[in-house]
Amino acid sequence: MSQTLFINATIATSAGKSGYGLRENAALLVDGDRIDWIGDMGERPAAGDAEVIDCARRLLTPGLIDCHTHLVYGGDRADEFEQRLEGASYAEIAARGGGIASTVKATRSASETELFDAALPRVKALMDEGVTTIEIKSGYGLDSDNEIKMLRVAARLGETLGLRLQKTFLGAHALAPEFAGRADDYVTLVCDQMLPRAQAEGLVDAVDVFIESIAFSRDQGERVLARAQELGLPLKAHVEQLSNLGGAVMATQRGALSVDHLEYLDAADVVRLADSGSVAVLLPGAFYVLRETQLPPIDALREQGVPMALASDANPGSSPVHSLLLIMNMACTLFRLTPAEALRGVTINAARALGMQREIGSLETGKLADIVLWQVERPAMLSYRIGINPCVAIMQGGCWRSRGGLS
Ligand code: DI6
Ligand code: FE
Repeated sequence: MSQTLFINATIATSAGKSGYGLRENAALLVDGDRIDWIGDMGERPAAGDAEVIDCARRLLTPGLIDCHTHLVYGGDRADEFEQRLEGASYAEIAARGGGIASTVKATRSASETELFDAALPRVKALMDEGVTTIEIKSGYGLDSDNEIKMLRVAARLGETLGLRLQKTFLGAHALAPEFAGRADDYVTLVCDQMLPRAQAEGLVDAVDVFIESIAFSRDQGERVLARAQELGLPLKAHVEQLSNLGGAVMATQRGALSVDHLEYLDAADVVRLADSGSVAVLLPGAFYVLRETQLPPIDALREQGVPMALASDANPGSSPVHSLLLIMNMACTLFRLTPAEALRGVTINAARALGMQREIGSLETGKLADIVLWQVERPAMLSYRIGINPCVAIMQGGCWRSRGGLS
């Protein structure tokens, strides 16, 4: 089994309860696909047969994790972007049959190959900036065959690109057009047919729902999550994005891995989240693109010790964003997260939001060796600059995925 010894590194481990988990003048040994040792330069193990990488004080971090995306879809929504600039709101566009519904049409009429080819450059853009794990949701098919088609494309992206890929079933993302006026019947179809079928095909790692005035009620969302629980699947939920329907509290009471968006979450609800173990996934790309002004209750989340993750929410409508570094900057600038919170948000807390924190998300002995070397010496640089990609090399599970920046 091959070994790699990183020396003279500054390491933001994301270990510990808060902060960067910073180690300076440090070394790290990878053995096979795992981290075997991490510590001070003076105490490093002998190199032996290991390949030695001199980091020259540059920064190592865990591989970045994008824990909430909608990267597989047909078409685009540039026209809707123009309509919003002329004054139409996201909810108005949805109400007149645009928005998610227009992407559903384009996704249904695309073949698996077309969806794969369209998603490839989006996924690659994320990967180029050090992303080693991506979650992709279904939710633009809204019938069994088309939801399964989306999840197959997601699986194929992971296999083809050598990524860790989590597939989330989001059949309750919007009401399928055939079910107009019959949302409860659609939810029954999701629970009784779509979800069990997708699970039987091995395509579901978690189940998500969109609880919102333009999507499903809290009770309808709860039916889907209850069914997912019966099937033994982890839960996630899009909640409190445009209004407060009480979805976050319901989902956390059911033990959801994460509750996502949260702009309209009350500070009082945060207290109920605090001991639930659910992660608050913040999506500043959607906040920015929709020119939202209602901020998620960041201070309350911080005070109550709710783990905060960040994700791109990459989707054709509310967040056509394919850069986690930009998301980190937005989280600091728009939400006032610290750069350390931003880095934890795309590493250890994103791992938690996927239920993968025992394997990835921090650089600690025994974890998988998903490691990024950056052309910076201080971790705040990752959140601070916009439009420069300082990624030098990426190791995924102990193998180099890209090392073009290493001489
Ligand atoms: N909230 C979002 O931000 C995305 N889905 C959701 O439930 C938007 C999806 C879209 O506009 O296509
Ligand atoms: Fe989303």
